[in-house]
Amino acid sequence: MALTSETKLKLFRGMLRIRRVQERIESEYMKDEMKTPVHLYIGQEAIATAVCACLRDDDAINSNHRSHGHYLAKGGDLKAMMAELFCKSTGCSGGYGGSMHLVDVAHGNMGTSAIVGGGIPIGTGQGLAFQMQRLDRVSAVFFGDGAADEGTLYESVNFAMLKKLPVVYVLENNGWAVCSPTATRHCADNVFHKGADPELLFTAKLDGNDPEAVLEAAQKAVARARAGQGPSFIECVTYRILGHAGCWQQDPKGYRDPEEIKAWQERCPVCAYQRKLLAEGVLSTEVLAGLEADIAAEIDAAFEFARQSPLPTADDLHNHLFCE
Ligand SMILES: Cc1ncc(C[n+]2csc(CCOP(=O)(O)OP(=O)(O)O)c2C)c(N)n1
Repeated sequence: MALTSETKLKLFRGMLRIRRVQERIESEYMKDEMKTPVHLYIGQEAIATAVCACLRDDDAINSNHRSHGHYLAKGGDLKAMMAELFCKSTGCSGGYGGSMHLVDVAHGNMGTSAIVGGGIPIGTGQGLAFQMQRLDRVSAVFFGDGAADEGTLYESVNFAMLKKLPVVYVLENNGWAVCSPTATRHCADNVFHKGADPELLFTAKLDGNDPEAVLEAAQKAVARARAGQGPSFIECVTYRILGHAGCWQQDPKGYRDPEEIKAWQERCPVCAYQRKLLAEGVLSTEVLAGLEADIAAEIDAAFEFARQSPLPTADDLHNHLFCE
């Protein structure tokens, strides 16, 4: 079905907002005010934006260490995210977590974890809980190609197929797990693309830099999950344009071919979608300028809020501890 201009603009705005937030974090990171490692999502914006566009507030997501895009796309508050990166008490995790532990239960973001692959069984359990409560809610799980190396993915997908769970597995294959390329770790296409019975598992492998392609597959997967027809596995092929963690200067040089980075920069999902929408007449330069100004103002306000917010107190150290 053809997308409306409104849907296209919504996708574009979501992607642009995530990109500009990431760029501001990157440019300010060396000031050392953000006392947290950061794993930037630049280059992957189309995936979180398009998948979350198919979800309701009461649907759940689980994500990983590279979670800023998922958090924002699922409706997370930018001020609370920036305060978390500044480790302030007003942060979305009260300043206890930092960038890798964003959470926003009100919008169904059940949490993010630094344990690679850790969100996959948790998101699967979330799907089981929705099914047992007879709710038509969906659990989407975002993870990288490194996490797809972990055995927990295969256990989880098997269980979800067995129980027909409402889970959408979203593999963001960005080419690298730290300094290790996907091609040296995966023998071929992911096994789920080969021979999985489509009745039990809907699978798709697509261009993760194309928000409309991601949206189309995600809509199908979410509708299937909501109808009680079981899980889906969507592999989005994309690229991590910046380094694994931190800002550009902190990425060790030499492990990636600069030509590879350049080729993917030229395929930037935000620029490509902007060009497409301008050419289609869906976006105008005036509307674009307005979007940029609104987003810049929102980011300024969020950084200001984070800087002005109080640090947790010494007494807060005793909260959230488990002891027998
Ligand atoms: C269980 C576990 N093993 C190893 C690590 C160290 N580690 C952190 S991120 C990462 C790479 C993850 O790659 P991928 O899943 O492809 O996500 P990406 O960083 O590319 O987004 C590794 C190995 C970890 N945090 N947890």
